[in-house]
Amino acid sequence: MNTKTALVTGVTGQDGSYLAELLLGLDYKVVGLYRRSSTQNTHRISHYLHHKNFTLTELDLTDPSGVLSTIEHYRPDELYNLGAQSHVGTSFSQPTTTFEIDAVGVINVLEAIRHYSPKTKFYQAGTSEMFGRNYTIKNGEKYQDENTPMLPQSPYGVAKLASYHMVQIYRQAYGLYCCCGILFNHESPRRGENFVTRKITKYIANLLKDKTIDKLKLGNISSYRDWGHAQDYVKAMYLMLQNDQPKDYVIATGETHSVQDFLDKAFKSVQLDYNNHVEIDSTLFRPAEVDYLKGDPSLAKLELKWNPEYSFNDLVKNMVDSDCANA
Ligand code: NAP
Ligand code: F7E
Repeated sequence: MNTKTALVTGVTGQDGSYLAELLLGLDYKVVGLYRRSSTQNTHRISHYLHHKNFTLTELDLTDPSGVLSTIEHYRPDELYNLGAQSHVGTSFSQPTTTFEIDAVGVINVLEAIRHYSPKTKFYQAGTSEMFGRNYTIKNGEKYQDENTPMLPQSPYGVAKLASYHMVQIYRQAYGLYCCCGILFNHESPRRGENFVTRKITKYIANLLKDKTIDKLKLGNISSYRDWGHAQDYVKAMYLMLQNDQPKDYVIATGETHSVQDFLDKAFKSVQLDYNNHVEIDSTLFRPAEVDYLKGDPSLAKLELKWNPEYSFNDLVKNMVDSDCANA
Protein backbone atom coordinates (compact mmCIF):
# COMPACT_ATOMS: atom_id res chain seq x y z
CA MET A 1 0.00 0.00 0.00
CA ASN A 2 1.24 3.49 -0.89
CA THR A 3 1.11 5.99 1.96
CA LYS A 4 2.41 8.95 -0.01
CA THR A 5 0.59 12.25 -0.31
CA ALA A 6 0.93 14.42 -3.40
CA LEU A 7 -0.27 17.98 -3.89
CA VAL A 8 -1.17 18.94 -7.46
CA THR A 9 -1.76 22.61 -8.29
CA GLY A 10 -3.76 23.33 -11.44
CA VAL A 11 -5.66 20.06 -10.99
CA THR A 12 -8.60 21.34 -13.05
CA GLY A 13 -6.33 21.88 -16.07
CA GLN A 14 -5.33 19.39 -18.77
CA ASP A 15 -2.14 18.05 -17.15
CA GLY A 16 -3.36 18.28 -13.55
CA SER A 17 -6.37 16.13 -14.38
CA TYR A 18 -4.24 13.39 -15.99
CA LEU A 19 -1.52 13.52 -13.34
CA ALA A 20 -3.96 13.20 -10.41
CA GLU A 21 -5.52 10.23 -12.20
CA LEU A 22 -2.10 8.60 -12.61
CA LEU A 23 -1.22 9.14 -8.93
CA LEU A 24 -4.58 7.80 -7.70
CA GLY A 25 -3.89 4.69 -9.79
CA LEU A 26 -0.61 4.33 -7.86
CA ASP A 27 -2.52 4.55 -4.55
CA TYR A 28 -1.33 8.03 -3.62
CA LYS A 29 -3.45 10.32 -1.48
CA VAL A 30 -3.94 13.24 -3.84
CA VAL A 31 -4.81 16.77 -2.82
CA GLY A 32 -5.94 18.65 -5.91
CA LEU A 33 -5.59 22.42 -5.64
CA TYR A 34 -7.79 24.64 -7.75
CA ARG A 35 -8.49 28.31 -8.11
CA ARG A 36 -11.96 29.41 -7.14
CA SER A 37 -14.26 30.40 -10.00
CA SER A 38 -17.84 31.62 -10.03
CA THR A 39 -18.91 28.68 -12.17
CA GLN A 40 -18.03 25.00 -11.80
CA ASN A 41 -14.80 24.19 -13.70
CA THR A 42 -14.19 20.62 -12.52
CA HIS A 43 -15.39 18.86 -15.71
CA ARG A 44 -11.96 17.28 -16.37
CA ILE A 45 -11.83 15.66 -12.91
CA SER A 46 -15.52 14.89 -12.32
CA HIS A 47 -14.93 11.11 -12.70
CA TYR A 48 -12.73 10.95 -9.57
CA LEU A 49 -13.97 13.91 -7.51
CA HIS A 50 -15.46 11.44 -5.00
CA HIS A 51 -12.54 8.97 -4.97
CA LYS A 52 -11.68 8.04 -1.35
CA ASN A 53 -8.05 9.17 -1.80
CA PHE A 54 -8.85 12.46 -3.53
CA THR A 55 -9.40 15.82 -1.81
CA LEU A 56 -10.15 19.04 -3.64
CA THR A 57 -8.93 22.23 -1.96
CA GLU A 58 -9.01 25.87 -3.00
CA LEU A 59 -5.71 27.68 -3.50
CA ASP A 60 -4.61 30.65 -5.53
CA LEU A 61 -0.85 30.53 -6.19
CA THR A 62 -0.61 34.30 -5.93
CA ASP A 63 -1.79 34.24 -2.30
CA PRO A 64 1.38 33.67 -0.20
CA SER A 65 -0.40 33.03 3.09
CA GLY A 66 -2.71 30.47 1.48
CA VAL A 67 0.28 28.72 -0.09
CA LEU A 68 2.17 28.69 3.24
CA SER A 69 -0.75 27.35 5.29
CA THR A 70 -1.66 24.68 2.71
CA ILE A 71 1.90 23.33 2.54
CA GLU A 72 2.34 23.54 6.30
CA HIS A 73 -0.93 21.64 6.78
CA TYR A 74 -0.26 18.76 4.34
CA ARG A 75 3.57 18.58 4.34
CA PRO A 76 3.26 16.40 1.23
CA ASP A 77 5.81 13.87 -0.01
CA GLU A 78 5.53 15.33 -3.50
CA LEU A 79 4.24 18.61 -4.90
CA TYR A 80 3.57 19.09 -8.61
CA ASN A 81 3.17 22.77 -9.52
CA LEU A 82 1.10 22.76 -12.71
CA GLY A 83 -1.05 25.81 -12.02
CA ALA A 84 -0.29 28.66 -14.41
CA GLN A 85 -1.59 31.24 -16.84
CA SER A 86 -0.54 28.93 -19.65
CA HIS A 87 -1.68 30.71 -22.82
CA VAL A 88 1.24 32.35 -24.66
CA GLY A 89 -0.99 34.74 -26.64
CA THR A 90 -2.77 35.90 -23.48
CA SER A 91 0.57 36.55 -21.80
CA PHE A 92 1.07 39.47 -24.22
CA SER A 93 -2.20 41.08 -23.13
CA GLN A 94 -1.80 40.15 -19.42
CA PRO A 95 1.96 40.22 -18.76
CA THR A 96 1.74 41.27 -15.11
CA THR A 97 -0.87 38.65 -14.16
CA THR A 98 1.13 36.03 -16.02
CA PHE A 99 4.30 36.95 -14.13
CA GLU A 100 2.44 37.02 -10.77
CA ILE A 101 1.13 33.48 -11.26
CA ASP A 102 3.91 31.81 -13.29
CA ALA A 103 6.95 33.33 -11.54
CA VAL A 104 6.00 34.90 -8.18
CA GLY A 105 3.56 32.03 -7.51
CA VAL A 106 6.45 29.57 -7.84
CA ILE A 107 8.54 31.54 -5.34
CA ASN A 108 5.58 31.40 -2.93
CA VAL A 109 5.60 27.60 -3.18
CA LEU A 110 9.39 27.25 -2.91
CA GLU A 111 9.48 29.50 0.19
CA ALA A 112 6.69 27.51 1.84
CA ILE A 113 8.52 24.24 1.16
CA ARG A 114 11.81 25.66 2.46
CA HIS A 115 10.27 26.86 5.73
CA TYR A 116 7.62 24.24 6.47
CA SER A 117 8.24 21.08 4.49
CA PRO A 118 11.84 20.79 3.28
CA LYS A 119 11.52 17.05 2.60
CA THR A 120 8.81 17.64 -0.02
CA LYS A 121 9.95 16.76 -3.55
CA PHE A 122 8.94 19.56 -5.90
CA TYR A 123 8.16 19.46 -9.63
CA GLN A 124 7.90 22.72 -11.58
CA ALA A 125 6.15 22.81 -14.96
CA GLY A 126 8.75 24.36 -17.24
CA THR A 127 8.29 24.76 -20.97
CA SER A 128 9.95 24.79 -24.38
CA GLU A 129 8.74 28.43 -24.65
CA MET A 130 11.80 29.23 -22.49
CA PHE A 131 14.03 28.50 -25.51
CA GLY A 132 12.25 31.08 -27.63
CA ARG A 133 13.98 31.18 -31.01
CA ASN A 134 17.17 29.47 -29.90
CA TYR A 135 18.25 26.05 -31.05
CA THR A 136 21.35 23.88 -31.31
CA ILE A 137 22.52 22.13 -34.48
CA LYS A 138 23.56 18.47 -34.25
CA ASN A 139 24.22 16.34 -37.35
CA GLY A 140 22.74 19.13 -39.46
CA GLU A 141 19.44 19.10 -37.51
CA LYS A 142 17.99 21.94 -35.43
CA TYR A 143 16.73 20.95 -32.00
CA GLN A 144 16.59 22.04 -28.34
CA ASP A 145 17.99 20.05 -25.42
CA GLU A 146 18.97 20.69 -21.77
CA ASN A 147 22.09 22.61 -22.89
CA THR A 148 20.47 24.90 -25.47
CA PRO A 149 20.63 28.53 -24.25
CA MET A 150 17.24 30.00 -23.41
CA LEU A 151 16.00 33.26 -24.90
CA PRO A 152 12.21 33.53 -24.47
CA GLN A 153 9.99 35.44 -26.92
CA SER A 154 6.91 36.00 -24.76
CA PRO A 155 5.99 37.27 -21.28
CA TYR A 156 4.91 33.69 -20.55
CA GLY A 157 8.36 32.37 -21.54
CA VAL A 158 10.09 35.01 -19.41
CA ALA A 159 7.96 34.19 -16.34
CA LYS A 160 8.61 30.46 -16.77
CA LEU A 161 12.34 31.09 -17.22
CA ALA A 162 12.41 33.11 -13.98
CA SER A 163 10.79 30.18 -12.15
CA TYR A 164 13.21 27.72 -13.80
CA HIS A 165 16.15 29.71 -12.40
CA MET A 166 14.47 29.94 -8.98
CA VAL A 167 14.13 26.16 -8.87
CA GLN A 168 17.85 25.83 -9.58
CA ILE A 169 18.68 28.33 -6.85
CA TYR A 170 16.56 26.56 -4.23
CA ARG A 171 18.13 23.25 -5.21
CA GLN A 172 21.70 24.57 -4.95
CA ALA A 173 21.35 27.01 -2.06
CA TYR A 174 19.04 25.05 0.23
CA GLY A 175 19.52 21.48 -0.94
CA LEU A 176 15.80 21.01 -1.69
CA TYR A 177 14.67 18.22 -4.00
CA CYS A 178 13.23 20.46 -6.70
CA CYS A 179 13.35 20.09 -10.44
CA CYS A 180 11.91 21.51 -13.59
CA GLY A 181 10.50 19.57 -16.53
CA ILE A 182 11.18 21.34 -19.82
CA LEU A 183 8.10 20.08 -21.57
CA PHE A 184 7.36 20.66 -25.23
CA ASN A 185 3.75 21.08 -26.41
CA HIS A 186 1.44 18.30 -25.32
CA GLU A 187 -2.19 17.96 -26.20
CA SER A 188 -5.15 15.65 -25.66
CA PRO A 189 -8.94 15.63 -25.81
CA ARG A 190 -8.74 17.57 -22.51
CA ARG A 191 -6.70 20.42 -24.05
CA GLY A 192 -8.14 23.92 -23.54
CA GLU A 193 -10.22 24.99 -26.53
CA ASN A 194 -8.17 28.14 -27.21
CA PHE A 195 -4.96 26.25 -28.03
CA VAL A 196 -4.50 25.68 -31.74
CA THR A 197 -4.80 21.86 -31.87
CA ARG A 198 -8.03 21.69 -29.91
CA LYS A 199 -9.43 24.73 -31.73
CA ILE A 200 -8.94 22.75 -34.96
CA THR A 201 -10.35 19.41 -33.77
CA LYS A 202 -13.35 21.04 -32.06
CA TYR A 203 -14.08 22.99 -35.25
CA ILE A 204 -14.00 19.80 -37.34
CA ALA A 205 -16.52 18.15 -35.02
CA ASN A 206 -18.84 21.19 -35.24
CA LEU A 207 -18.45 21.36 -39.02
CA LEU A 208 -19.46 17.73 -39.44
CA LYS A 209 -22.63 18.50 -37.50
CA ASP A 210 -23.42 21.77 -39.26
CA LYS A 211 -21.94 22.36 -42.72
CA THR A 212 -23.03 26.03 -42.71
CA ILE A 213 -20.81 27.29 -39.87
CA ASP A 214 -18.35 30.14 -40.51
CA LYS A 215 -14.80 29.38 -41.57
CA LEU A 216 -12.18 28.56 -38.93
CA LYS A 217 -10.06 31.66 -38.22
CA LEU A 218 -6.41 30.99 -37.47
CA GLY A 219 -3.24 33.06 -37.09
CA ASN A 220 0.25 31.90 -38.02
CA ILE A 221 0.04 28.35 -39.39
CA SER A 222 3.68 28.11 -40.50
CA SER A 223 5.23 27.71 -37.03
CA TYR A 224 6.59 24.28 -36.07
CA ARG A 225 5.86 22.47 -32.81
CA ASP A 226 6.97 19.19 -31.22
CA TRP A 227 3.56 17.84 -30.19
CA GLY A 228 3.13 14.91 -27.81
CA HIS A 229 0.24 13.48 -25.80
CA ALA A 230 -0.41 14.82 -22.26
CA GLN A 231 -0.98 11.31 -20.90
CA ASP A 232 2.60 10.39 -21.84
CA TYR A 233 3.98 13.65 -20.45
CA VAL A 234 2.48 13.38 -16.94
CA LYS A 235 4.32 10.05 -16.58
CA ALA A 236 7.58 11.95 -17.09
CA MET A 237 6.63 14.39 -14.29
CA TYR A 238 6.09 11.47 -11.94
CA LEU A 239 9.39 9.81 -12.97
CA MET A 240 11.30 13.04 -12.33
CA LEU A 241 10.28 12.92 -8.67
CA GLN A 242 11.29 9.24 -8.34
CA ASN A 243 14.80 9.95 -9.63
CA ASP A 244 17.95 9.42 -7.48
CA GLN A 245 18.65 13.15 -7.59
CA PRO A 246 16.73 16.25 -8.63
CA LYS A 247 17.52 17.12 -12.23
CA ASP A 248 15.87 19.02 -15.10
CA TYR A 249 14.88 17.13 -18.26
CA VAL A 250 13.60 17.94 -21.74
CA ILE A 251 10.41 16.02 -22.43
CA ALA A 252 9.51 15.88 -26.12
CA THR A 253 8.86 13.46 -28.98
CA GLY A 254 11.88 14.46 -31.10
CA GLU A 255 9.58 15.16 -34.10
CA THR A 256 8.36 18.50 -35.38
CA HIS A 257 5.31 19.42 -37.47
CA SER A 258 3.90 22.73 -38.65
CA VAL A 259 0.45 23.94 -37.60
CA GLN A 260 -0.40 23.46 -41.29
CA ASP A 261 0.62 19.77 -41.04
CA PHE A 262 -1.68 19.35 -38.04
CA LEU A 263 -4.53 21.06 -39.93
CA ASP A 264 -4.00 18.94 -43.01
CA LYS A 265 -3.88 15.66 -41.10
CA ALA A 266 -6.88 16.48 -38.92
CA PHE A 267 -9.10 17.52 -41.85
CA LYS A 268 -7.94 14.61 -44.03
CA SER A 269 -8.85 12.16 -41.25
CA VAL A 270 -12.51 13.05 -41.92
CA GLN A 271 -12.02 13.26 -45.71
CA LEU A 272 -12.02 17.07 -45.86
CA ASP A 273 -9.59 19.62 -47.30
CA TYR A 274 -8.70 22.35 -44.80
CA ASN A 275 -8.16 24.86 -47.63
CA ASN A 276 -11.94 25.03 -48.06
CA HIS A 277 -12.62 25.76 -44.39
CA VAL A 278 -9.82 27.93 -42.98
CA GLU A 279 -9.32 31.69 -43.11
CA ILE A 280 -6.12 33.41 -41.96
CA ASP A 281 -6.87 36.24 -39.53
CA SER A 282 -3.97 38.64 -39.03
CA THR A 283 -5.33 39.77 -35.64
CA LEU A 284 -4.50 36.28 -34.31
CA PHE A 285 -0.78 36.65 -35.05
CA ARG A 286 1.33 37.20 -31.92
CA PRO A 287 3.57 40.26 -31.43
CA ALA A 288 6.52 37.82 -31.34
CA GLU A 289 6.51 34.18 -32.40
CA VAL A 290 8.48 31.03 -31.66
CA ASP A 291 8.95 29.55 -35.14
CA TYR A 292 10.53 26.20 -34.53
CA LEU A 293 10.50 23.72 -31.66
CA LYS A 294 11.91 20.22 -31.78
CA GLY A 295 13.08 18.68 -28.52
CA ASP A 296 15.74 16.08 -27.96
CA PRO A 297 14.44 13.81 -25.16
CA SER A 298 17.49 11.48 -25.19
CA LEU A 299 18.49 12.23 -21.59
CA ALA A 300 14.99 11.50 -20.20
CA LYS A 301 14.81 8.29 -22.23
CA LEU A 302 18.20 7.16 -20.95
CA GLU A 303 18.01 8.18 -17.29
CA LEU A 304 14.27 8.16 -16.51
CA LYS A 305 13.44 5.28 -18.89
CA TRP A 306 10.65 7.51 -20.19
CA ASN A 307 9.14 6.51 -23.51
CA PRO A 308 6.08 8.15 -25.07
CA GLU A 309 3.43 5.78 -26.43
CA TYR A 310 1.45 8.11 -28.70
CA SER A 311 2.73 9.01 -32.18
CA PHE A 312 1.74 12.27 -33.91
CA ASN A 313 -0.86 10.33 -35.96
CA ASP A 314 -2.29 8.74 -32.78
CA LEU A 315 -2.55 12.17 -31.14
CA VAL A 316 -4.42 13.78 -34.05
CA LYS A 317 -6.76 10.79 -34.34
CA ASN A 318 -7.42 10.68 -30.59
CA MET A 319 -8.38 14.38 -30.53
CA VAL A 320 -10.54 14.33 -33.69
CA ASP A 321 -12.33 11.12 -32.65
CA SER A 322 -13.01 12.41 -29.16
CA ASP A 323 -14.42 15.75 -30.31
CA CYS A 324 -16.53 14.08 -33.00
CA ALA A 325 -17.89 11.55 -30.51
CA ASN A 326 -18.89 14.32 -28.08
CA ALA A 327 -20.27 16.83 -30.60
P1 NAP B 1 -3.99 24.46 -18.33
O1 NAP B 1 -4.91 23.44 -18.90
O2 NAP B 1 -4.14 25.88 -18.75
O3 NAP B 1 -4.12 24.38 -16.73
C1 NAP B 1 -3.59 25.37 -15.89
C2 NAP B 1 -4.25 25.26 -14.53
O4 NAP B 1 -3.71 26.28 -13.67
C3 NAP B 1 -5.77 25.47 -14.55
O5 NAP B 1 -6.36 24.54 -13.69
C4 NAP B 1 -5.91 26.89 -14.00
O6 NAP B 1 -7.14 27.13 -13.37
C5 NAP B 1 -4.79 26.89 -12.97
N1 NAP B 1 -4.45 28.24 -12.53
C6 NAP B 1 -4.36 29.38 -13.26
N2 NAP B 1 -4.06 30.42 -12.48
C7 NAP B 1 -3.95 29.95 -11.22
C8 NAP B 1 -3.68 30.55 -9.96
N3 NAP B 1 -3.46 31.89 -9.84
N4 NAP B 1 -3.66 29.76 -8.86
C9 NAP B 1 -3.90 28.45 -8.96
N5 NAP B 1 -4.17 27.81 -10.11
C10 NAP B 1 -4.19 28.56 -11.23
O7 NAP B 1 -2.47 24.07 -18.59
P2 NAP B 1 -1.83 22.62 -18.89
O8 NAP B 1 -1.76 22.45 -20.34
O9 NAP B 1 -2.49 21.63 -18.03
O10 NAP B 1 -0.34 22.86 -18.39
C11 NAP B 1 0.05 22.54 -17.05
C12 NAP B 1 1.32 23.30 -16.73
O11 NAP B 1 2.35 22.93 -17.65
C13 NAP B 1 1.22 24.81 -16.83
O12 NAP B 1 2.08 25.35 -15.84
C14 NAP B 1 1.76 25.13 -18.20
O13 NAP B 1 2.27 26.44 -18.24
C15 NAP B 1 2.84 24.08 -18.32
N6 NAP B 1 3.15 23.61 -19.68
C16 NAP B 1 2.19 23.17 -20.51
C17 NAP B 1 2.52 22.66 -21.75
C18 NAP B 1 1.50 22.11 -22.70
O14 NAP B 1 1.80 21.97 -23.89
N7 NAP B 1 0.32 21.76 -22.23
C19 NAP B 1 3.88 22.62 -22.14
C20 NAP B 1 4.84 23.07 -21.25
C21 NAP B 1 4.48 23.54 -20.01
P3 NAP B 1 -8.30 27.95 -14.13
O15 NAP B 1 -9.08 26.93 -14.87
O16 NAP B 1 -9.02 28.58 -13.00
O17 NAP B 1 -7.66 28.94 -15.03
O1 F7E C 1 0.01 27.81 -30.39
C1 F7E C 1 -0.19 29.24 -33.72
C2 F7E C 1 0.49 30.03 -32.62
O2 F7E C 1 -1.35 28.40 -28.40
C3 F7E C 1 0.78 26.97 -31.24
C4 F7E C 1 1.13 26.14 -24.29
O3 F7E C 1 0.71 24.91 -23.74
O4 F7E C 1 2.85 25.09 -25.59
C5 F7E C 1 1.70 25.89 -25.67
O5 F7E C 1 2.01 27.16 -26.26
C6 F7E C 1 1.10 27.71 -32.54
C7 F7E C 1 1.66 29.12 -32.31
O6 F7E C 1 0.57 26.73 -28.22
C8 F7E C 1 -3.72 30.07 -33.70
O7 F7E C 1 0.87 31.32 -33.08
C9 F7E C 1 -2.13 29.88 -35.16
O8 F7E C 1 2.69 29.33 -33.24
O9 F7E C 1 -1.49 26.07 -29.35
P1 F7E C 1 -0.68 27.25 -29.05
P2 F7E C 1 1.96 27.42 -27.83
O10 F7E C 1 1.93 28.88 -28.00
O11 F7E C 1 3.03 26.68 -28.53
C10 F7E C 1 3.92 25.61 -24.79
C11 F7E C 1 5.03 24.59 -24.79
C12 F7E C 1 3.47 26.02 -23.45
O12 F7E C 1 4.20 25.92 -22.47
C13 F7E C 1 2.18 26.76 -23.37
O13 F7E C 1 1.65 26.72 -22.04
O14 F7E C 1 -0.12 27.90 -33.26
N1 F7E C 1 -1.60 29.59 -33.96
N2 F7E C 1 -3.43 30.19 -35.03
C14 F7E C 1 -2.55 29.69 -33.03
N3 F7E C 1 -2.52 29.48 -31.69
C15 F7E C 1 -3.68 29.65 -31.01
N4 F7E C 1 -3.69 29.41 -29.67
N5 F7E C 1 -4.85 30.03 -31.63
C16 F7E C 1 -4.93 30.26 -32.98
O15 F7E C 1 -5.98 30.60 -33.52
